[in-house]
Parts: sequence; structure tokens; C-alpha cells
Amino acid sequence: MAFNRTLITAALPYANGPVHIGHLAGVYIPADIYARYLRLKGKEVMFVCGSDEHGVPVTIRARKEGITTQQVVDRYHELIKRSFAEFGVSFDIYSRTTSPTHHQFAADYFRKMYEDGQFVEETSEQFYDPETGHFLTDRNIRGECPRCHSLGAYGDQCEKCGATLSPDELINPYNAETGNPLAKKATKHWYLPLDQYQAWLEDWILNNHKEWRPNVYGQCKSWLDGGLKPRAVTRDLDWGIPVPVEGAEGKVLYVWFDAPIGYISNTIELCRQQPEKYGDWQKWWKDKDTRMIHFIGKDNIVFHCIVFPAMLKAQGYNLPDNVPSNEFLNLEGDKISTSRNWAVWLNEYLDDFPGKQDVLRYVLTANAPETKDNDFTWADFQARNNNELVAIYGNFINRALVLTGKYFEGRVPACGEMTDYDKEVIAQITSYKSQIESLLDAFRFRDAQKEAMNLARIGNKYLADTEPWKLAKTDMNRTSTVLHIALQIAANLAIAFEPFLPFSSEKLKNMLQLGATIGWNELGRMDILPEGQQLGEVSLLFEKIEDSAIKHQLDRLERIKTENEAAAKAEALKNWRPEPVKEPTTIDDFDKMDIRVATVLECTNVKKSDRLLQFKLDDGMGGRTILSGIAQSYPDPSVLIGKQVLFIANFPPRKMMGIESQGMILSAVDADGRLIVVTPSSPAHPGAAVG
Ligand code: B3M
Ligand code: ZN
Repeated sequence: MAFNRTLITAALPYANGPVHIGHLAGVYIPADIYARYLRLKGKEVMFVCGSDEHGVPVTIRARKEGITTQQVVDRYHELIKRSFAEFGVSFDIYSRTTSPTHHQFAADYFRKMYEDGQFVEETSEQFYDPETGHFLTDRNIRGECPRCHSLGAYGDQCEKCGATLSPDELINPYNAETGNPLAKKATKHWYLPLDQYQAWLEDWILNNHKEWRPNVYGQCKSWLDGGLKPRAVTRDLDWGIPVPVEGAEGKVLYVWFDAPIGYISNTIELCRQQPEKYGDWQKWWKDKDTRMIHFIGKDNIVFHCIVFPAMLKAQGYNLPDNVPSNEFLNLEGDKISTSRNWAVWLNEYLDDFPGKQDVLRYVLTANAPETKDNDFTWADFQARNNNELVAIYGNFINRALVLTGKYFEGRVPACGEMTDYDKEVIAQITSYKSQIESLLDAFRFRDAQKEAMNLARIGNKYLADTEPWKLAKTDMNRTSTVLHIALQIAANLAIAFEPFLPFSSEKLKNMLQLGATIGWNELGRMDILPEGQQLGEVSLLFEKIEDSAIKHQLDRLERIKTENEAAAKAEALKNWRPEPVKEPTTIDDFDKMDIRVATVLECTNVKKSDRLLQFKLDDGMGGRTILSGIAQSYPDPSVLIGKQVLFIANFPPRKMMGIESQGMILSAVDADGRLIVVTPSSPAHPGAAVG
């Protein structure tokens, strides 16, 4: 590590809701581990973040909650800020993009680029609501899907059939909020001509940043391979930073233009607040010996690796040295979603697990989605707490400290003659520093934390092997040496875990009475605690988590799942309409179908299939068996016994799940997707023909 000064940024979360475990795992815990690590090493660090308070997400939230956008951002900015502080995310500044400093600086940045001729202007026809006078974003336009003809498809996607759409494809587009039909109107916007940066970006990323994570590098490569196009950096909206040039009334900066500039504005704000500590802000953004690292989630890659770098390059700022981005964290097998409330919210976690911030930090890092999407489960949370934090790390610390209290009045005992085993253990301990460092330097936090836990494993095993509680009966000198070594290992653990588990390290440092001067550079030393030093009060570092606490969480998720299913059904019903009528046909085609009446004699589930029902029918012709894929709609198939059905009698037999099906039973597909068996209005003779 040749550099001395590092600017660390963490993606600015939208102030449109509280933060959840996905945010922590994806961005803020890794960024915090890295910032703490560098600070512990004595490096000059600035760790910058803040709320992203512009853009459509906050305005949507405001409408949903029936309050003003300003109220939304005020509420969530405070909540998010508090959650981060509670979880020990050690930002040097957490500001917001509605701050006067940011509004001023972002507008100046735009104006400067404008004056330097770094934008292209273009006028195009966009959808607009003649009644409100507003242009609409793709998400706010709805209409009939051109593919499946369901109503209420969005301007960018139909949620019914999954088609990716553009607003122009929708049939009868309307304003999602007012329901008004839309018209088109010409509007002027400013574009960042990314095509002009293509060659430079290719060289900078593809040739000079091969060390970036494969997911980041790969996404950049596919964007570059696809050819970059100019991107609009202004929008027709009334929430945001007004475009500061003439002829731009009613327009604001696109949120993805202003938000990353927030990293700079927040640096400026911090430097103004603490000039002695941080100096001139330009040093953080323009000096070549400042290194910049952006921590982000995978949906932000293109903005941080392509769009923002082009803006920085245009104005002569530093470029990021690395952009560690994680994949997504799922929750109990399902995608985390704010709108579906499928998340573990940080504020709610702390209500249920007060004081257990480090447990969540530990589990999220142990399961960090560094290379692929990963799953958070409550069972794993409990297991990692009980089997690792409590049984290994906590157990070791507790034994070492309690025994020192018992045999040596809580003073660090002397180190006598060492055995070969002692020396072997010490050799292992001293090798950990460079191991953990090389992982942290490579942003491999998950593996780095694993190594810290391995260090605890060595300590735990050392006490289990040497059994000082037995030695104390016969050999006090040996007991003294063993506990001396164990306490030095404990001190090493307090340092090694500090970037990951800051609260526990603080507690452990107090128990060991480690001074504030002890930092990362002491890691690996076996003389951190001087002989005779009085230790502090001993308490448990971690506590077991009981099954009942886990059950409580799982019950909550189960309730949410049920609510979501009901809501999804209601939504589908609202937008349902009959399928369009098929191509014209003739009676000749119909006549080829031989449809008959039958009476159901037996109806049972087919083993190992959750879809198929097996019917035994009286068809007036000696009986037949038919399989039908309607099991989901009939949880109790016996209700069909004795009913009459219509079936196609002249389909060739077909084998499914080892059973031969001799025809097809007719059902109607209802609006909610349920299949309803069609039955004659009064009993008919089995075998009667339908026509
Ligand atoms: N607010 C998107 C997000 O939260 C956005 C990040 C901005 S970073 C400059 O995913
Ligand atoms: Zn569709």
C-alpha cells in the first residue's frame, strides 16, 4: 500500500424508506470495515456518505404516504442516519443532497460543463399530461400491454407477462396518477455524449483496471461492447436541482447527475466544518496521491464506472481507483423488496435484538454477496451467533479472563518457560497480520473475517489443549504461562476484529484495559499486555440466541408473505380482462373435436405431482382415466366426485407420471388464475355428445 490518503465513498441511499440488511451487507458494512481498517493503520481517511433526496423514488413515496416530498426526505434522512450510527458505520460525514452546499455545487458543476461545451442539446417528443401540464417518467405511464393485453402495464415493463416495453408501445397510455390520457409534446434536454468517451473508457477500464472485481469489470465490458450513447442529464420534473441555464425553466438535473456529485459536495461540507483535520477539499478530489474507492451495489455499477467517471474526467477530477460492488442479498430465498416489506429493517432489528449490532454485522459479512447473490436466513443467523461468536470467540475470551481473575487476581500473569506447542501457537498467531491485511487490501472482507475467527479458534483450542483449570491444581508456573499467552491472543483478537465488530472490540479492549494507542500495527505481537497489568471487569462478549427469538422473526415473515399474496391477487383481479378472441375458425374444425359428458367416479392427487389430478370417469363407454393439471385449484379433489364434466374423447392417449391419460377435461381459467371444471347445467347421460 503505497498511498497514504484515501477517500472512501458509500452509495447515497434514497431517502424513500428505512435501510435494511441488504443495504448493510451490500455497501455500508464493507465500506465501514475498510475505513476502520485504514484508520487503525494510521492512514489519512475520509469516509463520505449522505442521503440521495432527489429522483422519482422519493416522490412516489410521498404520494403513497400522502405527505409532501420534503416531509418524506426529512423523515427518512433522519431515520437512515440514525440507523447507520447505531450500527457503527463510521462515516466522517452523512449529509444530504438537499443541502444548500450541494444544490450550489451541483448546479455549478453543470454550468461549468455547459460553458465548456461538454453537453449536447436535443429536442424530442415526450409523453405529457395536457391537464396537469407535466411530462411523465416511464414508470408513471401505464396502459394496455401490446403483448398480453392486460391493463395497467408500465411504460417500461408489463408485470403480467414480463415484457420489457417502451412507453411508445403501450396501447392507450395514461397518467398512472391522474388517469388522464396522454399527448406528446416537444421538450429540450441536455445529454452527456458518452460516445465521445468510449475509447478513453475502454482504455481506462478494460486495459488498466483488470484488477476490478469480475462482476464490475464484466458489466463495464458489456456496456462498452454494446457501444455508449449520449445520456440525458436533465429531466422535466418539479423535484430536484433546477437546471441553471437559460431556456431550462421547469427542468431539473437528472438524479443520477447530481447524486454522485454529492460525494464532492459532502467533502466540501466536511472540510468547511473541520478545516484543521481535513484541509482543502480539492486535495481529496484532485491530488494525485489521493486514492478514491467507491463502495456500491451492483445496480449502480454503470453510473460509478462509466457515467460519473466521464463527468469527472471532463472537469479534471480524480477517477476512482476501485469500485468494489457486491451482488444482492436475498432474505429467506426471496428478493429483498421495500415495497413488499420483504426485508429486515435495521430499526426493527434493534428493537428485537437490542445491543446485538455486531451479531448482524458478523453474519452479514460472513455471508456477504461478494461474488454472487447470497441468502440471509434466520437459522443461519442463529447458528453463526451460537456456534461461532458464542462458542468460539466468546468462550475463549471468557475462559481466559475468568481464569485470570480466579488464579491471578485479574492481573496479567508472567510468561515462564515456553513449550514447543506454545511456540508453535505463537508462530501461527504472528502470521495472521499479513494474511488478514492482504485479504482486506483486496476487498475480500468475508475471507478476512473468517481469518479473524480462525485466530479465535486457535485461542480456543489452545485453552482446551492446555487445560489451565487442571494445571492450576499442580503447576502454577505453567498456568501462568498459558494464561499469559491466552491473554496476548485475546488482545490480538480485539485488534483483528475491530474493523468487523467494533462494539465487541471496544468492550474487549476495556476488559483488557488496552490503551487507545494500541492499533493495527500491534497485531501479531505477543507482548501487547504487560505482565502485572490489572484487567477490567469481565462480562460476556456474546449471548446465545434462543429458538423463540428466531421463531418470532419467521412468524413475522410468514405473515408478510400471506399479506403480499393477497395484495398481488387483488391487483391481478383489478387489471384482468378476458383474453382476446382467437383467429376466426369454422364449424368443420369444431366438428373434429369429440366432446362428451362423463360422471366423475374417483378423483385423487397424483403422487409426487403438485399439479395433476387423476380422474376415473364413467363415460358410458366402459370408463376411462384422464389426468388434468388443475390440482392447485382443487385442494380437496374429492369435491369433484359425483359431478359431471365435459371432456375431449378423441385425443390420442398420453402418458404422464407413468399413468396413461385418455383425453382432456374442459375447465375455465378464472380471473385469478384458478381453473374451474365446466359442468352441464343439468345431469346428462354419460357419453352424451356435446355440439
Ligand atoms: N440512490 C441508488 C440506490 O440507492 C442511488 C445511489 C446513488 S449513489 C451516488 O440504489
Ligand atoms: Zn403483458
